Amino acid sequence: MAKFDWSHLKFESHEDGKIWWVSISRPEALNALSREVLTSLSQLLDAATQEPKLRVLVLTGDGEKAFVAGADIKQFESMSSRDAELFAQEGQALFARFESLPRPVIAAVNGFALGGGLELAMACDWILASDNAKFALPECTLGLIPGFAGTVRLPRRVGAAKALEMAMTGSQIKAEEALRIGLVNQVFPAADLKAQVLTQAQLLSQRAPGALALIKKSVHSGQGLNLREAEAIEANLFGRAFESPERTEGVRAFLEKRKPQF
Ligand code: CO8
Repeated sequence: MAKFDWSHLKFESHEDGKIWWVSISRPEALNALSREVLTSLSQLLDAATQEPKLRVLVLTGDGEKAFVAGADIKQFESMSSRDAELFAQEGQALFARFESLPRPVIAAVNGFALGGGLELAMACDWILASDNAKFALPECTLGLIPGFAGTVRLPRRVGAAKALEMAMTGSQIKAEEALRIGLVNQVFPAADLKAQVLTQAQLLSQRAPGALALIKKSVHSGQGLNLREAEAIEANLFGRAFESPERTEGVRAFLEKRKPQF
C-alpha cells in the first residue's frame, strides 16, 4: 500500500490487510469534515482502489464522542455561494466513490453523525452504530440545507416522510430510532462496537469478493432505475458472476461439502 500518512486519518490493518479500519481524527472539532479531511478521504480511496488484498473498508470517528459532527462550520464563514456549490459537488463526488468502490464499506458510528457526518455514513454500504450514536441533518438550524446528498440518500433509506421530518427539524434521533426506521443496520453497546464491527467485517472478508462487488453495483445502480431496467442490470451482472473463478470454487466447494476458499 502506498502511504499511511494521510492527515486527520488514523489507519489500522486487520486480518493481514484484508480489513482496513480508518478513523477520521480531528478531536478538537468532533471530527468535522474540513477540506483537508476530504482530501485525505480521497487519497484513502485512491489507495483502497489500488490494493487487491483489501476486502472490507471500515470508516469510523476517532474518540468516543463523535463519528463526524458535520462539515467544518468554521470554514463556511469565508465561503462564497459559488465556493459552497463547488464544495457541495466535491463532497458529493467524493462520497459517491465510496458507493462505487468495489468493496464493502462499513460506517461504524460511535457518537454524533450530524450533517455531513450522516451523509458520509449513508454513502457507506452498512451503518453499524453504538447505542450512544445520534443522527441528524441540522443544516436548517444554520440557515442551510444538506449539501453532501443528504436530501437524496436519506429519503432512499428511510422514505420521504421521515427524511423531510429530519431535514426540516434538524432534530437528533437516537440509535434505537435509527434502527427502527431502517437508517442503520445494527446497534451495539458502545464498548462492544469495534469488536462487533470487526466480526461483521471478517464475515464479509470470507465471502467471494467479486460477488460482493457485483451485488454492490447491482443495488446501487438499481436504486435510481425502474424495476425492469434494474432487473436487466442484475441479469447482466449475474452472467458476469458466472464467468468468475469464484463461481467455479463456490459451486465445487458446495458439491464437495467443504468451505469455499475465496
Ligand atoms: N464544524 C466545526 N467545528 C465543530 C463542529 C463542526 N461541524 N462541530 C463541533 N465543532 C467544534 C466546536 O466548535 C467545539 O470547538 P471549540 O471548543 O473550539 O469551540 C468542539 O468541536 C466541541 O464541540 P462543542 O463544544 O459544541 O461540544 P458539545 O458536546 O457541547 O456539542 C454538538 C456537540 C451537539 C455536536 C455541537 O458541537 C454541534 O451542534 N455541532 C455542529 C453540528 C452541525 O450543525 N453539523 C452540521 C454542519 S453543516 C453540514 O454538515 C453541511 C454538509 C454539507 C456541506 C455542503 C458544502 C457547503
